[in-house]
Amino acid sequence: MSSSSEFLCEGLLEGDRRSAARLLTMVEDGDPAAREVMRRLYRHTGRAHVVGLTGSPGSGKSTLACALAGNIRAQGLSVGIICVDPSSPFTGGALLGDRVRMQELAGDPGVFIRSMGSRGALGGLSVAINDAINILDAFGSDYILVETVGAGQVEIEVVKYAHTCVVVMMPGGGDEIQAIKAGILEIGDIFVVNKSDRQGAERTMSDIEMMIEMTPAPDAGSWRPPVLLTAALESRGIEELAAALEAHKEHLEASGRLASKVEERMKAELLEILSMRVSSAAIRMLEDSDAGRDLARRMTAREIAPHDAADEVIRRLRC
Ligand SMILES: Nc1nc2c(ncn2[C@@H]2O[C@H](COP(=O)(O)OP(=O)(O)O)[C@@H](O)[C@H]2O)c(=O)[nH]1
Ligand SMILES: [Mg+2]
Repeated sequence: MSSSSEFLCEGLLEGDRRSAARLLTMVEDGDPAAREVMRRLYRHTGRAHVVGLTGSPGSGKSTLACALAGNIRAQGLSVGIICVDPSSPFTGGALLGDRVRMQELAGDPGVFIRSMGSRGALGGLSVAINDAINILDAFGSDYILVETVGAGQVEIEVVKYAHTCVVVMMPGGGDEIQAIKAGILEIGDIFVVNKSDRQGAERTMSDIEMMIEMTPAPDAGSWRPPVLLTAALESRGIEELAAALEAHKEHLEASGRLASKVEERMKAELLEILSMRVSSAAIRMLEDSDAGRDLARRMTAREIAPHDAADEVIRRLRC
């Protein structure tokens, strides 16, 4: 291991924020040295409770994450926040509003906030997010909040494999209800109707409750997702949300569901790494090697069918 990577690892494990920040940049940039670092850090991971926060843009996820972080800190625990926004082309930072709000927390040594865009992480955003979670875990965060826009596949995957998935909605949104129908209902462990200072919050809450009622529970002892009202700007309902997180955590532990959930998460993480590595190795081979060019030529001449060409590529892959 190179001495600078080793130095960064040591720093991270001792709680040095700059080391954490530099390691996060490495995974985000897809720096090959990151693999070595992750190997070394890995045995120091597995302690944090990972909470996914998802929902449509503007529903108040960032505001809620900040309010929740305040509550977690008041319990004497530390918290890492990862904001994922793959669509925005910002350069290494969150949207301005998020940044201002998060600045209030940023001075606290028990809080670590990081925004991640799609920059650098070519097709490998999920891998970068998982690495970032592991880094903040090794850093010693008790809770890790991962905020994602609940739209694309990557984002859904991330929250699906969090220990607890919180779906954030707003009052009155017909779109919100559509989103629930489109698959978010299955992944939510806790539903939050934020902006409850606005009209229609109770109505939205009972709509969601009704949909949960209609979904048959897998078995008698399974978790029933609560639907909570919050007004994140005024920090209302945050204690109830923190209590629901704790209750879900206890449920996972007591029911034995935690172990299987973690295993699912490990498999998903491995699959993300494999897909990224296999596809980039295949692309390299097709674009930059004689063998790749030869295969294309043989396909064009109808000497080899696409599926057989794929077999040949797989046989030759060096990932
Ligand atoms: N009225 C009201 N506005 C809120 C509340 N929470 C957040 N907001 C506002 O909603 C906007 C979007 O919030 P933000 O946290 O950035 O949403 P995100 O896109 O889901 O992260 C911001 O202008 C917030 O100030 C709330 O509880 N009530
Ligand atoms: Mg946000």
